[in-house]
Amino acid sequence: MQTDILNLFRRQGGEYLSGEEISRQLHVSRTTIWKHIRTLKQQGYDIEAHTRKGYRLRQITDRLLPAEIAAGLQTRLLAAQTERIHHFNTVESTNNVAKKMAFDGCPAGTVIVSEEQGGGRGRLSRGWFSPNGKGIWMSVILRPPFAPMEAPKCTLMAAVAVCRGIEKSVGVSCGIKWPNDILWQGKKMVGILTEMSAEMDAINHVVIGIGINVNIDADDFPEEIRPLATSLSLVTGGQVARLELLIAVLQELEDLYGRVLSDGFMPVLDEWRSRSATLGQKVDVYGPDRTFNGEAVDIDEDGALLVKTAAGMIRVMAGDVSIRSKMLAEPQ
Ligand code: BT5
Repeated sequence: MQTDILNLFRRQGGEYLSGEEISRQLHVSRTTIWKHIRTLKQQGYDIEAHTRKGYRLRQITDRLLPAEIAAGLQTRLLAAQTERIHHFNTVESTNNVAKKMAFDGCPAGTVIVSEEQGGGRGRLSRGWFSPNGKGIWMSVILRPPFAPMEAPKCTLMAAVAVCRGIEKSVGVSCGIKWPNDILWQGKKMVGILTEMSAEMDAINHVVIGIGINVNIDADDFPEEIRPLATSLSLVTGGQVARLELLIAVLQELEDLYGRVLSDGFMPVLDEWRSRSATLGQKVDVYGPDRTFNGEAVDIDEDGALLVKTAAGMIRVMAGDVSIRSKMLAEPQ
């Protein structure tokens, strides 16, 4: 019902719509309309009520509200219905919420989005800075029919989808740093955290957590990450519409996931390679059990990074990589 009311408002383009007209079109009483409008206002919609003229939506909010997201999408799986999108003003971590919902049996394609995270997480217990209303902090739940060892490919798929979404919606071209960072001129714009629950031979669910720095000023970043981080507003020099960007990213993710299910991972891997900021670079690799350097030459079909070293080719399944170049003298 709330989506229907919002759609009527949108069609009205900021002009007033009487309560009588809304109740006529939606076949419900004016009291019901009034109750839904009160809920919409509580959700953050800027709706003005006038005793004679009725109601009007003053402006579309910049909050990432489910009805707004669903209205912009043409998806069959991801966030395909408003009920599949869960919006919060603040949570500890959208990945934590998503994992709980996934364990409780929510459908694949469920999306959790929060305006702010109090304890946003990176990999290996690292933190993720997620200030209120200034980024996209979201998690997507999938139940892919892959073997558990193939789950890391979800990170690669998400990275390609986010790059495409940013390019289409904001016109900024980013590079992907293996395994999970999206960079702009060497600085981190996006982080991705994929977590999985699996049996020996089947995945129960995968949670893909995506954090995009959208409208964060340089001074907003904590000092320790300021030299290493950037945001879309810093790159473009203006405020970026979060809602459109979120919609673009989800649409690209749905399209890519559909492609993976029908054609396998090869097309994603090819696009990942062409967007890579890592391949062809001299790198320092900080693996779980050792540190070494070499040249990043490729990724294989499992998403592992192939590094050419003095001791031969090394296949890196997990770890951090820092790119050695004049611009990027420090590990990142
Ligand atoms: C990541 O980890 O890059 C994964 C980040 C995933 C965040 C999303 S937001 C929605 C979902 N819910 C969550 O709780 N998480 C996911 P990693 O590669 O370990 O990088 C973490 C490091 O990046 C930190 O140690 C900082 O140095 C740096 N960092 C933290 N916040 C940042 C930010 N907003 N922008 C750029 N760098 C940041």
